[in-house]
Amino acid sequence: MSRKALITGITGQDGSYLAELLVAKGYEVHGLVRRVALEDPGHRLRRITTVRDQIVLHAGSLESFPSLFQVVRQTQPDECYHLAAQSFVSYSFDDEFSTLNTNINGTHYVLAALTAAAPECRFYFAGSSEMFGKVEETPQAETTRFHPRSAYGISKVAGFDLTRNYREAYGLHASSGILFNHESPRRGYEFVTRKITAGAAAIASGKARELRLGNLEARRDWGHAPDYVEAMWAMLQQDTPDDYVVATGETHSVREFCEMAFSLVGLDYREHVVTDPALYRPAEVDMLVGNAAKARKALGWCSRTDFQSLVRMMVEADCCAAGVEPGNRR
Ligand code: NDP
Ligand code: GDR
Repeated sequence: MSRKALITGITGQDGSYLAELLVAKGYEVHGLVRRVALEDPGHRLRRITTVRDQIVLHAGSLESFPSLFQVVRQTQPDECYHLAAQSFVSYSFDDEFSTLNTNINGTHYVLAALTAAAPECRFYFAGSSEMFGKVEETPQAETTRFHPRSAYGISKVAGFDLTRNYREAYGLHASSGILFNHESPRRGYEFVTRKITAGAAAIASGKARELRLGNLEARRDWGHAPDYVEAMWAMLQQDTPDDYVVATGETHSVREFCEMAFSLVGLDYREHVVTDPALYRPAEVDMLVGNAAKARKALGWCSRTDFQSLVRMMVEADCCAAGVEPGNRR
């Protein structure tokens, strides 16, 4: 009998790649989606079109314990990947309250529903390098102290602590991935990488003239999302639940990302990128770079996609969508 997986956040970047991975591995895949997604599938289910006919979707929301309990009770999953969250750090400054409510209570509800209705299920929590925030050492590892700098980061620290506590108090097989930034052509347009690659393609095709960005000096450890969902799966295949940093170990600035993306479409970013102070965050995370040695040793995981290949792949996808050849300026 095939194993059953429940993915919350299946319509997001990571959820879509994870659903494809698990379907390819022969899992029976169930996904939690908001009711509006079922009403507007063309737009809201666009990332999961390749597997739409091979998965089962259930309406539910992170705000509603009964909806989560019902889905867990019905599906009886062997593995649950809890990816759903308000994931945009910038927005968490505009609405701290809803970010904390959705991310902390949502995680708590999923953990409580599993403990009550499917206690043998293995659980994955989508932790984040934003938990390190104002970093206390470099590179950051599982032992580095957390110092979150946003409501988003705080909500992920709370989710991480809840996950660990359900492991210790109730014996749930619960693991957290502390994932550093990972990107792809499916990344949301609000995140800086996709904003840059889509912006460069729009400028190259003559549809836009400038791209407004915030802090160009922030540094991130950017990997490729399909590589990262493999680490999530590997964590739940371990006999003992644990927490793992997942990262490339390399860091680059937003400025370097711009430079490379624009050069791939034959443009000089300095002629098009405008720095807008309104896009700076009230508290910034200046520099992140992860040490994934534990994941490498225990899970056999390593990042397979380098920075240049990642930027190229995203630029090519956005150029293709904008009807422009990479390297050709219109
Ligand atoms: P996305 O923003 O692409 O996807 C978020 C998902 O959560 C969407 O499916 C969204 O559904 C769902 N969601 C949001 N709010 C609710 C809600 N109230 N009820 C039900 N579903 C909801 O995120 P990613 O795929 O990039 O990230 C996946 C997870 O990993 C997130 O928890 C994120 O915080 C975390 N993470 C991501 C990293 C990255 O670099 N990508 C790094 C570290 C952690 P809808 O489509 O309806 O909006
Ligand atoms: P991040 O990703 O906050 O790291 O969270 P984002 O791409 O939003 O920002 C990265 C860095 O770029 C700077 N920046 C800008 N960011 C955005 N979005 N828009 C801009 O115009 C802009 N200009 C500069 C930011 O200040 C920041 O320093 C992502 C999310 O996926 C989280 O869910 C996840 O937990 C972390 O990565 C790890």
